[in-house]
Amino acid sequence: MGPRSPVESRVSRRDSEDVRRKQLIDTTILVMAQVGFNATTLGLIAKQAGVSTGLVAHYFGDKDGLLEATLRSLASRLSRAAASRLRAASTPRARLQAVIDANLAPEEMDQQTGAVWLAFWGQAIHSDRLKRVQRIYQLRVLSNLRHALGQLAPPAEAERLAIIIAAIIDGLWLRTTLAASWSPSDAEAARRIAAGFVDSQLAASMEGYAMPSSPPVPAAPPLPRYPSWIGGRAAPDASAETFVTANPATGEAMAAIEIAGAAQLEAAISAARAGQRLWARMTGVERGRILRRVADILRARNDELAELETRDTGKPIQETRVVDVVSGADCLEYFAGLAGGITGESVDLGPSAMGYTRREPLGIVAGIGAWNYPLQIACWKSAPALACGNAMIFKPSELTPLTALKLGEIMTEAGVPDGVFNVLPGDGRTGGLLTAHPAIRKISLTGSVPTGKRVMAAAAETLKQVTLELGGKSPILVFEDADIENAVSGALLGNFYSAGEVCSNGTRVFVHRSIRERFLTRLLERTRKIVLGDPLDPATQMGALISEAHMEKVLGHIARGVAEGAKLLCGGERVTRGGLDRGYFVSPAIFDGCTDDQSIVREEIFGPVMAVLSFDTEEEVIARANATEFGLSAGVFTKDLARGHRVIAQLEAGTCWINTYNITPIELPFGGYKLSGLGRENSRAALDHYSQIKSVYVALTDVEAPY
Ligand code: TXE
Repeated sequence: MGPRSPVESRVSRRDSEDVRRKQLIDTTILVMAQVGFNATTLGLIAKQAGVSTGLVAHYFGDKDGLLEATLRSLASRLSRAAASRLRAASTPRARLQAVIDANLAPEEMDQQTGAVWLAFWGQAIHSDRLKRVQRIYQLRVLSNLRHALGQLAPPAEAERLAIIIAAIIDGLWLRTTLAASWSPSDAEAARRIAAGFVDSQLAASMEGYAMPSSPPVPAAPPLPRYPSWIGGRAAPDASAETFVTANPATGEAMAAIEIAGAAQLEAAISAARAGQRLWARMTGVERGRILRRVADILRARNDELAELETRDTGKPIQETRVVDVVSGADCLEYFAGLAGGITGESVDLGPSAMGYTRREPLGIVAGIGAWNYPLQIACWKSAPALACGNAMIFKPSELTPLTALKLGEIMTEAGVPDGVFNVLPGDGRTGGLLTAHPAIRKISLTGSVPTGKRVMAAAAETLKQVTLELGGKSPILVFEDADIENAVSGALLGNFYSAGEVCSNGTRVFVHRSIRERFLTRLLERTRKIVLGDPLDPATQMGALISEAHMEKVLGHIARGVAEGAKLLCGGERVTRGGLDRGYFVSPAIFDGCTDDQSIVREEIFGPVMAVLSFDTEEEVIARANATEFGLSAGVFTKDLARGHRVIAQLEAGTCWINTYNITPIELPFGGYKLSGLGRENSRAALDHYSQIKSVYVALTDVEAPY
């Protein structure tokens, strides 16, 4: 996966659109509180906001769209408030209180907000779209309660209490909001009643149970357990085997994940079948509208998802905040826009007939993800798949399953019909089940070359289509006329971003002999300044590698490089200072004096290891750059653009850059030549991989038959 998208230039435009959307939503809340649900019209809102009705329609479609967006905005504000209170709470009881306090906060009950919430809840009875938002909101409250209670009471009791406490919160909120004269102290009273009720219930439910008593026994709290996401909801399976996902920066276990087996797959297939029928019957524009909402929610929850991604992958928050979620949202937005334009063509067959083609979905497709860009990969695969009208079953990597599960919730929240996007966590066994299943018509994998070969061979049994995004050992060519500072920037980005765990990285840096010294001097100066540390610290530029096993593999490659005679100029060591000893940190390594036959120059390392090589002529460097079984990417640095194009045209790589490296806008196809893969992700090209063409011949005259 490519690490960066050219986001900066779009940020200001998007910011101003977001501000306008928010203004219109705020106005809707105001108008609804004043005149009620039925009397609220687009015209009234436009008038109040001082804009044209057309502009309101441009942003929200119709009244339903506007109301849904308003309800979502209220619900996500509440969720954010709950999440921030939960983060501040240090004990399970405090977490329970955080949920209560967020839901019964004065700002959720004042007359204006209360009236709007009431109007929505009343209207949800008549509207599937509003009902769906309501359901997601309720599930979120329940899940927060369940999580806190899981550490205070046995599982069955925790479940029972969660349902009761949720009902009490709803009841208290309703009673307080409906009170004839409301004051902020009513909210305070409601919270006191809820807290007293919770304490009495907890005391009763713990009678007879051996829960920790004072002084508290320091026991590790049970890990949250995440099941598959099937048919628009969590699908727990008490008998499922689980694996633990851990934070690579601290070694801390984060969650137990249920491994999806054959039964979950069958459930996902039947949910996908039903969902896909509905989904494919919608127009592309309707599908696009829903996918656009997925993008909006991803953006609204950027920081929270970025933090989760950082904890699960060890990548610095500095990266995940501006790349991982943004790139996923960009992709959804892009394919949302294309969805309405997916058409066939009409073909002139002379006066006696006409022909036309239809571009139809494949049906159920599967995605299998790698661990380096978990959310981005899930979006890159599902956005084009869903735009074309398919249902997707996605299996995240067993090392980083958390954000794909979140994406499942977000898809449902955005209105993607149940069953259209399912997440089945698991390891290679779950991947194998997906690859073998006859109802799945296509498989798209991001992973290693050996897994790619296995997936393709297994897919042959059921003649599935395959898209493979595999590894690489890509070259960066720095010619004598290159801007040295830019070339060094490209080499740094192409080797050390995400601690080098990027498939398109340019790990063979060929530098023209005449500028080698200057290049190396700047490269070393800048590499030594890279800040390695706690990935959650915004100042950190390089985080942890994904796992201990992977760190050992990377360190093994470095040791072999030294043994084979390459000169290690800096880094290449495990870093344990300042509390990093519990994680898997390796300092950025630069090898000089490399030769083409060394293992560090031939094999994909997938860590922060750069090999610098020297060259003399253009012809020579092209031949050496191409002398690899991989062909994912390549970069050329030169001020002579004629040379730039000439050289790029001769490089055997699918994704290339001139005078930069590793920028992967959604609008450009991404994928590899040779062993680096098959098919393309992103751009219009991805639509070809998730659709099939039906040809229709229409006779306009009688049938001529010689019989
Ligand atoms: O990949 P795997 P891993 C490269 C990189 C890295 C190596 C290993 O070189 O060191 O791959 O990473 C699923 N049928 N890349 O271990 O093993 C598996 O569960 C179906 C490059 O993650 O290929 C996971 O979800 N599925 C890459 C996914 O395949 C199977 C980014 C990838 O696992 C399966 C990451 C099977 N038989 C690593 N076996 C890139 N191109 O960006 C495993 N899986």
